[in-house]
Amino acid sequence: VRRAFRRTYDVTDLAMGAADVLRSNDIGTMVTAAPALYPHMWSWDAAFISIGLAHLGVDRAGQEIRTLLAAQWADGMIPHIVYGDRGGYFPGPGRWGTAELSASAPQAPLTSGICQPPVHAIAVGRILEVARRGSAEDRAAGEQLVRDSWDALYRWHAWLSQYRDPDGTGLIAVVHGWESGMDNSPRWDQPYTAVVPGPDLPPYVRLDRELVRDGAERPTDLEYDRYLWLIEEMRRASYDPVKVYDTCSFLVADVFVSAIFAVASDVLADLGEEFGQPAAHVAELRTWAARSRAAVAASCHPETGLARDFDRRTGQWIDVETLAGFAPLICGGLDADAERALLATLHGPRWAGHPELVAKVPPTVSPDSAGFKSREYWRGPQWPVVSWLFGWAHARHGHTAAAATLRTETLKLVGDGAFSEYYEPVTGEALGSRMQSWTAAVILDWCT
Ligand code: 2M8
Repeated sequence: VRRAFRRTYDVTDLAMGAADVLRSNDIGTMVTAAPALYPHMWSWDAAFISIGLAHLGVDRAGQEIRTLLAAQWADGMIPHIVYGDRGGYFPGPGRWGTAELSASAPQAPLTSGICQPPVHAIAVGRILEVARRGSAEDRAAGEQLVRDSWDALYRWHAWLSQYRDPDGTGLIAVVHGWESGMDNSPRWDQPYTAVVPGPDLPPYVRLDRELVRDGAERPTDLEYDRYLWLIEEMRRASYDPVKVYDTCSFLVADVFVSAIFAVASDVLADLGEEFGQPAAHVAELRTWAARSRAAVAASCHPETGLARDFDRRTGQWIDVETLAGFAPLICGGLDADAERALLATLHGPRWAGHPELVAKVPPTVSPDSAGFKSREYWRGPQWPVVSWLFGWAHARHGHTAAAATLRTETLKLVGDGAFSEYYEPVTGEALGSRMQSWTAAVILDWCT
């Protein structure tokens, strides 16, 4: 029996609720990704969070970006977790051991040893837009942020290009499912079969199990063993990016990360031109953007039109249908007919327009797909932050009506004011962490 879903929302109330979440998760030096489940700074969360913060104060938004960039490794990598001084999360800094093992890693703050999707230039660009709608001080703070962060962001993109696409294919590789941000997506099931935890995997205790009561909303223990085993492999390579690329048992060219890299490189190049940054660096960013955009388009399956990841260890395309297949809508690069067709698929009856869904928001896996699990993390639920990213990209590529629909439908989904990490698509139930900062941040951006 379908539960009637009639969630009404008030934009002003939602904005106020979202601002409260960001303020209450602010521990001074950083806004934690979530109050209990994620009590530290995550790289791509921080970028989205800073967009929300811009509506509360451009200076505070800039501080969040600066805190993240202060943890950038000497070689250019922006780490996926910057640890605050609270514990409460596993794996913590001791498990990674980056400060002891890698000469590139900072001694303070302590960080993890992998990265996450490069959405940061998108965030800085959006903060500047918000700043320019505000006072003279806001405007100045926004412009100063661009000047202060541009070179660090350029070095971050250069790191991805050099170490994660050493052959210049345009597809950026990830060495851990966590780097994709979509940790347990069915995209990674096949490559993870090659990750075989050894008997010397040090014992560990998961903390997430105690915080999310329904275990079905989180990855399985087998998945966790593999996540932790990859850390052991990287420790053995001392986090040297060349050694990691050559030896890690998980190496997949990630089409969604590549699309984000392409469009973020263009945003960064635009900012670089406007703010008088070195022409040679701007030109490199344009080259990377064009190359990755073309590679994302070329990855599309000839029949479904969906973009695909490529397993670099086996040399195989990964033919698994997930939301990441819509990567070309993030970066552009398809011809007009193909782009229209892909947009229609995303908003059509197999995806966001699926008749069973309570809100026309894309699920992470289609309910019609064999791999769909309605409550299980990145295997089906709707993630407001991902919808915001598609909405932002739709607006950038001129799909104004589709962008507006994503906004109103997502607001309907989150109308309960829980600001959950993800939502059950058929019932609209809030899942995972409540008061998740990036959910609040994108809602605040949409409501202001
Ligand atoms: C989730 O990932 C972390 C590991 O990085 C976890 O499950 O413990 C993912 O949703 C990731 O994309 C996100 O950045 C992070 C914090 O919100 O949580």
